[in-house]
Amino acid sequence: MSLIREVIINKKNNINPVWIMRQAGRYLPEFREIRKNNPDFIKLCLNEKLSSEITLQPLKRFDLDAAIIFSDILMLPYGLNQKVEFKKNLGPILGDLNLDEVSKLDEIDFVKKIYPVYKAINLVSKNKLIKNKTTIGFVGAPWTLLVYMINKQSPKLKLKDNFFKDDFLINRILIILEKFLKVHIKNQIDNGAEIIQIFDSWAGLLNEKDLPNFVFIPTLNLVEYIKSLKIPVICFPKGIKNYKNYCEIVKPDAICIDYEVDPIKISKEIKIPIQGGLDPKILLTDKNNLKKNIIKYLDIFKDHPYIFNLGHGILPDTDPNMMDYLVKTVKDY
Ligand code: 1CP
Repeated sequence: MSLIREVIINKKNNINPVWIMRQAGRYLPEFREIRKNNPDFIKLCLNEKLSSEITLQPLKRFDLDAAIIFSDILMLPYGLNQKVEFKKNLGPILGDLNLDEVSKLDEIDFVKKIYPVYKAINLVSKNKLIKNKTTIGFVGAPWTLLVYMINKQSPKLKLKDNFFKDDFLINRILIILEKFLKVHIKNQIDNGAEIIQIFDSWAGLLNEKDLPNFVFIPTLNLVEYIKSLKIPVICFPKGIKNYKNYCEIVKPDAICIDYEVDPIKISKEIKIPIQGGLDPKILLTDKNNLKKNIIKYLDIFKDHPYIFNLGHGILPDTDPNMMDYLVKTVKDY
């Protein structure tokens, strides 16, 4: 069994597997080279030959324990026929959402539109570089997808004033998302994804009182579905204040923590396997500081099933040598 599955399924606490969110991406010159010739990001995600190659790029350089498929959470609204474009310096820009059209959309048409994503997973999972390692599939959580679909741009740029007012609209979209997210997850698993991570990057936008309806219940529905397929699920509810409460309600197989979470406190509060935590900015400092911080996390989680990762995606300005040093330091621990 791969090390990551050993940690999650068998609760092993004497091994330290490592993978990094956004490990395939802009900090790697070989990715930037491919990207230069492929300015349309969606088209690149739909090119199974290139997207599988990009997925494997970090595994050729570093001794990582998993491949995370090169795709994007916004392939889902794209599959629902909402326009999605990625603009330099702005990030994703979405078109208007036509809910009546989306409600009528057939599952088969959705799958057809993003089929190369599944083919890429299939290619990756059969590659010899993946032997004894884990192929990770992923989705955006319903809430985070809804944020992009209604706001039509990153909340980092601007959040619509009336965002939280229309409960009816929000609930209608959440129901549609649940249906298509299940289809998307099932197809990833059928093509070789051995773990699913649910990214809820904007869970932190909500007040405590809105978390049950918009985060806990919709995510719990997906977690139960993934468990029914006998596949482990990792949840990443970035920015929420009470991870313990989240774990008790949503019950993922493992929880990925962000860089604002106090690792000592959470190691005592949560029994399930934990992943991540280290601030990606630490990789922009120096090797000594990086080592000190890696050892800090590994020491704190010494007796806890723990998968090494960052507390959010690796930053585009990161020197690949620092990533190399990180992986070696974890492996030498
Ligand atoms: O070259 C480029 O300009 C594209 C940059 C890029 C990359 C490399 C985007 C645009 N997406 C991706 C790949 C990606 N996105 C992966 C697979 C690669 C890997 O992890 O190795 C994954 C898992 C994602 C997930 C994703 N996309 C999330 C959740 C995780 C997170 O970072 O919080 C989110 C919020 C997105 C939306 C998105 N896609 C791209 C950008 C720049 C963004 C963020 C926009 C924002 O700031 O709101």
